Amino acid sequence: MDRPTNMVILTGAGISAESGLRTFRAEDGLWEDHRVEDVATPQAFRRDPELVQRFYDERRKNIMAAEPNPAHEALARLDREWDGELLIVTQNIDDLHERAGARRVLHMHGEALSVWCLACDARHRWTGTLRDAPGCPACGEGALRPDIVWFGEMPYEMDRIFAALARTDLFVSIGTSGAVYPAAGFVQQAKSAGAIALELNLERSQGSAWFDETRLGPASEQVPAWVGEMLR
Ligand code: BV8
Repeated sequence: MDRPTNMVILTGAGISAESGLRTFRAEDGLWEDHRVEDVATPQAFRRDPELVQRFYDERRKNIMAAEPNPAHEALARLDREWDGELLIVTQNIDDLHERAGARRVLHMHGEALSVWCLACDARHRWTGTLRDAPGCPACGEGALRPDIVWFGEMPYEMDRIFAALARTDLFVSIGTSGAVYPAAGFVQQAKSAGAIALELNLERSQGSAWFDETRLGPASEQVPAWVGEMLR
């Protein structure tokens, strides 16, 4: 494979597992003690906003207590030193990529440390809780919801993602089960644009057959090794 110029890196919950943040589908996964439709859908929020706010208040607290791991640090180094196009598209709502120093990061499913006012449409950085319906810093209304893309809602910046996939030479998927769309379909788009596809994961993902190469193992080992190869 001659040296790629442009790359898109898709990350999922698996890259933050070694930072102590639970994944979704592991036996001790997030969805274990919550049905997805009870906490991550607009219908759930209308039905029981207090339950949904408590669920994300808990996630926000855990995320602030977590630290980036060697996989986040290696991607931050690659972002700093890669002179070609590079975009880290993350499905994660944590800020560990940025805390490791990465800059070319896009949160397609939103961010836990951001809230969205349904009254005035403003967005605010947020490190507190929402369960007691605090007022919006801009309009004062108690209409704040987590700035997160729930099931049935359109992910953020899809045009920017599709444009990057159409231009990429290398598509790398890290720590994702490939169970949720449209993210799970990105490998096909990259392949149809002529890119090489590499998967770094603990186990084969649902879309594994689409990848030219799969390397199995913990992200904290696989990602620094791969980045070392890219920057050699
Ligand atoms: C939409 C934010 C339409 C919330 C999330 C096509 C076919 C079938 C269904 C659909 C389809 N198109 C759309 C759908 C419906 C749905 C969907 O895909 N359903 C699934 C369940 C079948 N998709 C949607 O609803 C999407 N929206 O389609 O809108 C639309 C169109 C027009 C106009 C309006 C609307 C929106 C989906 C986004 C939902 N929000 N997150 C929150 O975080 O609480 S999704 C959430 O789940 C994550 O963000 C992520 O995307 C997904 C979890 O997946 P992973 O991150 O991969 O985590 P998982 O635990 O599954 O796997 C972890 C992996 O890591 C494992 O493979 C494991 O082996 C590995 N691992 C573990 N430890 C390590 C490791 N790897 C390396 N090292 C380790 N140490």
